[in-house]
This record gives sequence, C-alpha cells and structure tokens, in this order.
Amino acid sequence: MNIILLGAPGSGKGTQSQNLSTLYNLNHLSTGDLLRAEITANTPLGQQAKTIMDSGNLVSDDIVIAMIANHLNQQGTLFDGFPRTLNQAQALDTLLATHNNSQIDYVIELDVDQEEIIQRMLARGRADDNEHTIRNRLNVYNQQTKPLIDYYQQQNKHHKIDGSGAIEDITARIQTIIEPTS
Ligand code: B4P
Repeated sequence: MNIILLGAPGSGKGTQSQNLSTLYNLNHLSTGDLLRAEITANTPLGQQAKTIMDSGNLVSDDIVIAMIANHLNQQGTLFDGFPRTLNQAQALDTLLATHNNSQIDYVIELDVDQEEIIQRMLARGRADDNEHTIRNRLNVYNQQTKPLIDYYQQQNKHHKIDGSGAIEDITARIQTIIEPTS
C-alpha cells in the first residue's frame, strides 16, 4: 500500500505520518526531513537547499525526485510532503511502476484553516517558521501543489479530511478511509 499525505505546510503531515507508518508498517519518506538531514550534515546539497527552504520556496524537482528514488524499497510507502508539483507527481507514478510495479492507493488531503496553520507553525518555531516565510509557503502551496488535488481526483484517489482537532481523532478519520469497514 502506498499513501500520499497532501496538505498545506503545517497541516500536520509529519505528525500524522508517525502514527500511520506505525499502524500500517509503511516506509515513511518525508522530503522535508531528508532535506533537513542534508542541511545538518552540511553537504553541498544541504547548503543549496537551506537558502531555498529559508525563503519558503520549493527545492528543485530534480533534487527531490532523485532523493525519493534513492529511498524507495520493496515496502509500502507513506509519502509525506512529496509530491509537491505536477512534475513530481508524474515522476512518482513512473518511479513506482518501474521500481516495484506498484501505484499510489490513497491520497489524503489534510484540510486546516490558514490562520490555524500560521499559529501552529509560529508555535513550532523551526528555522523556516517566521511569518513572512510561512505566508510565502502558503502561496507556493496554493499555486504549485493544489493542482495535484485535480490530478488525483481524476484518478479517484483523492480523499479530503478535516485536519483540525486532536491528533488521534485525525488519525482515526484517516483510518476510516483506509479501512472503511472497521
Ligand atoms: P516540510 O518538512 O514538508 O514541512 P511542513 O509542510 O511545514 O509540515 P507538516 O505538514 O509536516 O506539519 P507538521 O506535522 O510538522 O517542508 C519544509 C520545506 O522543505 C518546504 O517549504 C520546501 O522548501 C522543502 N520541501 C519539502 N518537500 C519538498 C518537495 N517535495 N519539493 C520541493 N521542496 C520540498 O505540523 C506542524 C505543527 O503543527 C507542529 O508543530 C505540530 O506539532 C503541530 N500540529 C500537528 N497536528 C496538530 C493538531 N492536530 N493540532 C494542533 N497542532 C498540531
């Protein structure tokens, strides 16, 4: 089983991924976490990514697609924060088909009010969590990532859930999509 968690920055993709990857024994791949690990290790890629991430823009498709390709294994995968552009989504379909003859099964969109998102991220206080950067990231999401909703709706894979409330309640909402009879 392969799942994509889609949603604005700060909508809780990373938070829900921890619960879901344990529940369904999935390989959790977060492009944000992979990029932050490159920054911490001070690699050339990390140095390049840091400036882009601090501004709230997206790292280039080539870089993140190559990172994902390097981390795919034979296990089902939970994609957290990837894809973020149409180009990444198309590349992922090809990668899954050629790598282990699989496909995306569920795309779960976490829907959270924009003002709540800003408050959550200001409280989190990561390097890229200042108000100016957050607003840019929300614009980037609306322009470059939201078109993915159409892409996956056309494939009947898109499910939108309310991403506000208690973390466990949100996980339970996602479970009703993945295990509709339970
Ligand atoms: P990401 O690391 O993907 O980060 P995110 O979108 O900010 O966070 P997420 O939605 O996972 O929220 P979280 O659970 O942490 O991206 C960072 C940057 O990396 C991007 O801006 C971009 O530059 C780059 N990047 C990453 N992937 C890329 C790609 N594919 N292509 C190009 N560039 C890429 O939750 C946020 C906060 O809310 C936390 O403090 C959490 O504790 C809190 N929270 C969560 N659930 C809550 C709830 N139910 N109630 C209250 N608070 C909650």
